[in-house]
Amino acid sequence: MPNLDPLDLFDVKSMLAEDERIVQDTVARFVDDQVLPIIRECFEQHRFPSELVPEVANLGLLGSSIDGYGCAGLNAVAYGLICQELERGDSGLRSFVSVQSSLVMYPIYTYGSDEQKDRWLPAMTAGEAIGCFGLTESHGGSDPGNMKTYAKRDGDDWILNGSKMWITNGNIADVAVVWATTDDGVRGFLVEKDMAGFDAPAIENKMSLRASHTAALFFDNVRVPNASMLPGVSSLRGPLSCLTQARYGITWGPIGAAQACLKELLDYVETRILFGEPLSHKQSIQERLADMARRITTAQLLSLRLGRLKDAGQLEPTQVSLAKWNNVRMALDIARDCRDMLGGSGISAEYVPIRHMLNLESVITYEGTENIHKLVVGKELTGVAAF
Ligand code: TGC
Ligand code: FAD
Repeated sequence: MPNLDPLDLFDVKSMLAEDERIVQDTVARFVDDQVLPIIRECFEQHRFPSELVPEVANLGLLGSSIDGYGCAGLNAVAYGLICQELERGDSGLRSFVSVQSSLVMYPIYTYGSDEQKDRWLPAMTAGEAIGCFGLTESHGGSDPGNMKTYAKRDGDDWILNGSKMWITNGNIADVAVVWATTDDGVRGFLVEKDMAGFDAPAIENKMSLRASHTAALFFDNVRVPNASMLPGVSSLRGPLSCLTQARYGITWGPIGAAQACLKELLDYVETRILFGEPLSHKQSIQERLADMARRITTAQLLSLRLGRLKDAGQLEPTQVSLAKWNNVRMALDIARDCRDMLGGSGISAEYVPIRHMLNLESVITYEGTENIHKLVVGKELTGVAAF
């Protein structure tokens, strides 16, 4: 019998095209060589590894699904594999790429003017300009339709007032895609970091995603030229369509985090001797390991199917919700269970599960909480919106 890969029991890798496998292997090498040696320290120091951005850009990982503007023009499966490998390193690095690619470059590419695309996309794919996405407000991120940030037309400009909360990359961003209500529906604005009245203070003391920047955004009569308003959309569909792109990538990312935890645990249970034999010989330990493999396999197949649907132009947001819910829950449960099987050592950052576990507490909340995604599926099944 051939030896199966414990992290890929159904040999999902063999279902990938050659160019998809090359993308995965390239990003995996980058993570092994450049991310894993520094990421624990970054997490402990509450520091985003900005020194990695030039190489992330050089590898074509920013805006990788976009055609033109210097972007790699990869398919959806390749984008998913990028997310998976990056999150095998750390959710913070995957977050950086998700936000830049799916939440900033995607809306500029999809809803922006030619001038906006020419100005921002080449710089963003080169990592020379950083973006953030401001949708959530402090009074209730799950219900963005209730946003208070408001833009009022004033001649050739808009006057923006309000605030956003929990914004990834907010304090390092050159440009923020800010969603605001207007008399003409929900509009996206490209707010630049040095615009008068705009402030983006970092949120300190996070116990999760510590290798990632998170900020609040404040707008006090910020004057934004009409040329910086995204002309292509004027409803909540704008930001929600960006979320579908990012959530799709997030279905893949946690697979990498779960694989990292299981891999470390498999080594540990082989060498940990308890009651006279390796922990791996205990029946209940094997059941827990088998359950992890089952859940990782299910998540891999779900994301691959989702990717193929996306590449065929047949992806439905409800399918993304089901997979985001399933795959993040899978990874969070696995990280917690690995932490437990490491015993006391499991609370040390010397081992990866506790860092992944803490990160995944954010991943299960952002991009739609687990509750919200269950309710999206519930609405599909019953026709009733129970939000
Ligand atoms: P609803 O009336 O259902 O829809 C309004 C309009 O939007 C369209 N739509 C979507 N389009 C694309 N993709 C989706 N997933 C969509 N969902 C809805 C819809 O067709 C409609 O279009 P139109 O043309 O008819 O106007 O909207 P609702 O207000 O009832 O909302 C439903 C609900 C609860 C699902 C939605 O509000 C929601 O998803 N809430 C969760 C909010 C959320 O996920 N926020 C995330 C913020 S960004 C973030 O977390 C980044 S973390 C980044 C990182 O670090 O990785
Ligand atoms: P709430 O919406 O107040 O939810 C609180 C609780 O109520 C949750 O358990 C939720 O599931 C539950 N709940 C909500 N509605 C219902 C309901 N109808 N029925 C039952 N239960 C319900 N946002 C951005 O815009 N851009 C970013 O870049 C970004 N990055 C983030 C990075 C981090 C590290 C974190 C933690 C968050 C980030 N967010 C970002 C915000 C994120 O999207 C929100 O935190 C999330 O959407 C939830 O909103 P909330 O925190 O206000 O919680």
